[in-house]
Amino acid sequence: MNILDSINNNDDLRAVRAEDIPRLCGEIRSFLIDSVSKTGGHLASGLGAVELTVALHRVYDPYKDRILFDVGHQAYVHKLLTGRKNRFSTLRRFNGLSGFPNPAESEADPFTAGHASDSVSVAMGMARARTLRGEDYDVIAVIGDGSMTGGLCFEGLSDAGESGEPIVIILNDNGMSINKSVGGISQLLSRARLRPGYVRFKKAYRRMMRNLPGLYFRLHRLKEKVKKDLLPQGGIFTDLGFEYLGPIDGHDEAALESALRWARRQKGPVLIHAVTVKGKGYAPAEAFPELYHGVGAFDPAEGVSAHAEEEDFSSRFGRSAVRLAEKDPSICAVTAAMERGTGLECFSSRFPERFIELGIAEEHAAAMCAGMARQGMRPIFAVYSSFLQRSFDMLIEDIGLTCEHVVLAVDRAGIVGRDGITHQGSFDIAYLSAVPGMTLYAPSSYAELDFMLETALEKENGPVALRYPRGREGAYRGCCGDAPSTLLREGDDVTIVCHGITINAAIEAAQQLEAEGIGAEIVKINRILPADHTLCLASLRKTGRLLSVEEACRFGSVGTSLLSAASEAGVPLRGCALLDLGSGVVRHGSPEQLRRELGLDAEGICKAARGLMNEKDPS
Ligand SMILES: Cc1ncc(C[n+]2csc(CCOP(=O)(O)OP(=O)(O)O)c2C)c(N)n1
Repeated sequence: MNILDSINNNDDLRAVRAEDIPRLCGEIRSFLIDSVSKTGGHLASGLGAVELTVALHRVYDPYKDRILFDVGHQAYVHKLLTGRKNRFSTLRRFNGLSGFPNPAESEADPFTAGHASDSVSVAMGMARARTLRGEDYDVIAVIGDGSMTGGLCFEGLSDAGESGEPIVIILNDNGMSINKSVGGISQLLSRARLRPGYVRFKKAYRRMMRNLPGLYFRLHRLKEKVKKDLLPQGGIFTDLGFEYLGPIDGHDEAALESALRWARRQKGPVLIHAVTVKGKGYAPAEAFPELYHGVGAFDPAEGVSAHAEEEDFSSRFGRSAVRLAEKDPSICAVTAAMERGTGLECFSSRFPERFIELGIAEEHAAAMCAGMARQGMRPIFAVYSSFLQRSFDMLIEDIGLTCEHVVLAVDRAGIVGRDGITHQGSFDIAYLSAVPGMTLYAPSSYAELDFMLETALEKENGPVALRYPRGREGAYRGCCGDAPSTLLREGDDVTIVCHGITINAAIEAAQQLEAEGIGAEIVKINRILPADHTLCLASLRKTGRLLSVEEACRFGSVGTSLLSAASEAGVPLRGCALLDLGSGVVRHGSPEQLRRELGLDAEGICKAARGLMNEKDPS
């Protein structure tokens, strides 16, 4: 009988005999590999956190205690053990399980996660609330070494260490972010993991303790002292005010349980350093953890293909940046732990000295680019739209107000799909609009991406951003040159205003509308900021009907700014429909489903146009 199938709640899990735990962990791994190979999702991180999650669930009560998984991409095992096993085939699908912790999905998910490095701060907030309200539960944050490179985490650690609040931080250290972890913190952790003197001492210590289990924790302080002498650099957590335990083997479930039980008895902040292997238990993922961080559907017997996939906006951006950097030695590419995702692998291998990977440090990246630009370099910060939100203050203060020539390659702008609400690129137009002096381009094709990147680097001055979507270009392959907007199609009845990838649906809709006798004029916005409404207003004077189509939240959208421009210019409108991402909160599902749901596909545009034609003329 499969042990995993017999587990319906935490009591069942606790009832599993200690000697059966390795078998259970094996079953969990098989389930994950089988299930994620069908649905796609995050795989390697979850495989590395199996024993850790089982131990957490055997020691704590996930419904009463608050277990926070940083980012949350490694929380599939937690979902599995909290009653969601039967829904795994719906993972990341429309109306299915979310790929990240989500309180709307289960009471065992204490907080919405998705972005890195915030778990310690959120945990501290929960611990403080518990103390102030006189309540009784434990608060635990599980954070990877990659996420620990984020500055926010250190603000949390600094507070937690000094606060004296009972709180447990588990550092799940696999030496990997999506790629290899970088930076001084990562160096420090790998020294702690590998220092031979310490490893020799630990082995001897373990052998001794096997025969004297009761002494283990009493001797902990002595061990800490020996460790401090051997590892003077490992004391950062102790110096910050934590009781520190580690490094311990993060695949030894029994050792993890003992450590957690010890941690639970402490009266202040504790940090447990667990060393794990990313992709543990699935050989291809252990060998190439970066390939198995996030996967599409694949055959587990074959593994994921390492071959380059078909070109998309990200890879085209990377190639375009390389081409420009060949001619201009001042061009540098900067990433915050997203080398692969932003298509910069070709840049890093062609120009290793001009490729800068900073770890999950978007704030630092933006300010650092400002410094580089001021001193004569041309940095491109390639970053996902939703992660750039972290850098908002630096965008205004260090780049905008000082007018630094920093180029932002804003990838995953608009609907990203299956990663859901924390990852949709909804807000970039809104927040970039607030940055003084910002120029914002919206390429609709690879040719435009090439042209606009070159313009941004070689012709512009001051802050420039390009927003482009996840995925591939559509039927539109043109290039509109340096015009701020272009009249792509003429019509008398309705003005469709769009930018970026939405042009494809707009063209399809216009063709369909023509067959119905509705003349749709299409104005494609190539440069969103600074706005130039001339062409749109001329079109609106003719048609009197505005239909904007955008993958962006309503606030700050082109549609709203056009409405106020029309009103200021005294252009009378007979009707208007703004199709966009509304509040910006868009759930998970395939991009096609989400576009259909939000009315952003050709069908939705036609429907809105027909609606406008049926509205009565107020005059
Ligand atoms: C603010 C932010 N930037 C980037 C990411 C993308 N991202 C998701 S997981 C991850 C790596 C996390 O590494 P680590 O915390 O060590 O976890 P592991 O996957 O190694 O278990 C990154 C960079 C993110 N989720 N949030």
